[in-house]
Amino acid sequence: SDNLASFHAEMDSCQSCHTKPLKVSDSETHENAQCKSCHGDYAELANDKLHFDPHTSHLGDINCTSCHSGHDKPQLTCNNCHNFDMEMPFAETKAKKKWDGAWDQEKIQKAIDKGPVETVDVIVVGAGSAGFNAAISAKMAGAKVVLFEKAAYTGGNSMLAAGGINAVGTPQQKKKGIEDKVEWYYEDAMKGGRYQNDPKLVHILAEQSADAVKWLESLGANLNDLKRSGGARVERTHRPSGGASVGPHIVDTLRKAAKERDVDVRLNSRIEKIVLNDDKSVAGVVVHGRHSGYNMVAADSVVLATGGYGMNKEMIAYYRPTMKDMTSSNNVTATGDGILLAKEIGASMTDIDWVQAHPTIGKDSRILISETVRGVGAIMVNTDGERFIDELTTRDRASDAILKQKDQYAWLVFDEQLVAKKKMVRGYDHLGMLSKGNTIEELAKITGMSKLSKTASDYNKYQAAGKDDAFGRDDMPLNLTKPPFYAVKVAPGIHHTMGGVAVDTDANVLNLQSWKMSGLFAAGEVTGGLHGFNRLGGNAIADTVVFGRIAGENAAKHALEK
Ligand code: FAD
Ligand code: MEZ
Repeated sequence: SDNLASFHAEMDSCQSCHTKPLKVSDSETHENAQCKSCHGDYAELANDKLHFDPHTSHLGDINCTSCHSGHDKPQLTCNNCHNFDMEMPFAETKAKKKWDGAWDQEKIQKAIDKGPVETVDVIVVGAGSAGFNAAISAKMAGAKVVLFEKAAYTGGNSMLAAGGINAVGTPQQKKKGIEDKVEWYYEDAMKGGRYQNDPKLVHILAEQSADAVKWLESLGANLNDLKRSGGARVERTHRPSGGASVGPHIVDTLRKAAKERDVDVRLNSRIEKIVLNDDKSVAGVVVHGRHSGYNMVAADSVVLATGGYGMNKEMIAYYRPTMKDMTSSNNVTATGDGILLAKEIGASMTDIDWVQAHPTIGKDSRILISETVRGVGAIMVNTDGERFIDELTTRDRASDAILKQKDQYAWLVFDEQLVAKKKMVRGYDHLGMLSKGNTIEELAKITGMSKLSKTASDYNKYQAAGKDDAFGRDDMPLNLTKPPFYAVKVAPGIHHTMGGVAVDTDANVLNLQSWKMSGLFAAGEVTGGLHGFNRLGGNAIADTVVFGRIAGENAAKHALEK
């Protein structure tokens, strides 16, 4: 046997993986259950011979078949972002042509001509946080819902979210004695966005942010830890206790909540067309299934929750040519499909050319070093070891400042106190990204930062006095005194696409005349307007929950009232 499928067929026929009559489900649900029924769960597969265990990855409940493709060459999904050198069974299998290459207009048209094979009330496109929130909300409002996801796993960019979700007026803030106001949240977001945001959308985000956290908690999330993100005047970024990454936790919570509520989630299903009726209202979509080809599914409401375009090189080169050679922190799923689908049927776009560079992506990698590492206490220095900006400024300013330094990269420097407070830093260590010294002098020597010792000693004085004489940083929770000391090399990279589909406050997509397109809704990173020219850390996940829910509820209402 030269591939996984023939190996199983020889062993126990095709039915060891597939059902009879031989049929592959689009989500490969049956096939994945079969893998686990013989091989056990991921925990049972943990292998201490491996330095990195792919079966306990932060991707959460990824499917077996996302990596071990039966008839095709296996692919280590982790290597979409990492460079793990890992042997996989049947690695010599010949690779087949990618199923999800260019959109085939002829097949799309044939599916439309054939007519719908299925009818539901609400179709949600994209299973990241916005999509899950929309689908669960629509289902809870009584609609028949299907959530289509093009990838072999759910989560999109959402499951990579690191720092947290912003909210004002939560019990968490109250417990910590943090005074905050809806108006302050609003003002911070507007200022961060260079006042180019849609004020009506920002008001809704601020007003409903606490409720978004409460809703996630009601679904089982833990968001008890609080930190400050760049551009925020107080601590309002919520994340799991111990400072674990927020994205995998939220997506896992949403996956379970969707399952408990019988939301129909279908993987390997790419939407390639939004179909309109003659009166321009939504008629449904054409879905291209990995195993089922092209079909039209009818629905009165469609919610676009396809995320941004941070991994679409052509779109970046077109809209933001200056960033075309930059690395990206994004998941490979962030291909801008929703923008293309909506544009094609006459939707209007807002701020489409605004792309955010995150200042601290691991240099020469795609791994984000969370902004909250600075929020918890790290300092940022140049290659000589000198600070050059208030570490808590907004991302656009921090990125610009790094690009003005020699060699266009910087170091984040922190000590053991920070590691104890921030679980995710252990992950960076695990990935071999940290330089370590038992003294600041040793760290300076290893990294070549000749002025680091003086910088650390000055910073410790500012921290003790509670006043940063050098750059006016107004929150310095930690000093640099507890060995070992750490440094990680960082450089700016594409992180968020602020622009996208134009929407109103009810998540209706707007056409070129700014009229709502009947039955078409959008939420999350696919939309534009909320964040203006620069998004603040923690506001995207808040966006996906607040507007995901609004989109889902309104999509259900529209379909059920029709
Ligand atoms: P996504 O989560 O990207 O989901 C979109 C989904 O749609 C994907 O699964 C995709 O495969 C699917 N899809 C796309 N096209 C199609 C199609 N044609 N058919 C079917 N499915 C399709 N924000 C914060 O607020 N706090 C943070 O701490 C934070 N950290 C971040 C860290 C990283 C590394 C990154 C990359 C982003 C971070 N962000 C953070 C930003 C935030 O995660 C995203 O903006 C947000 O999660 C986007 O959610 P979404 O649901 O709109 O899209
Ligand atoms: O909102 C974000 O993108 C964010 C908080 C990222 C991070 O640095 O953790």
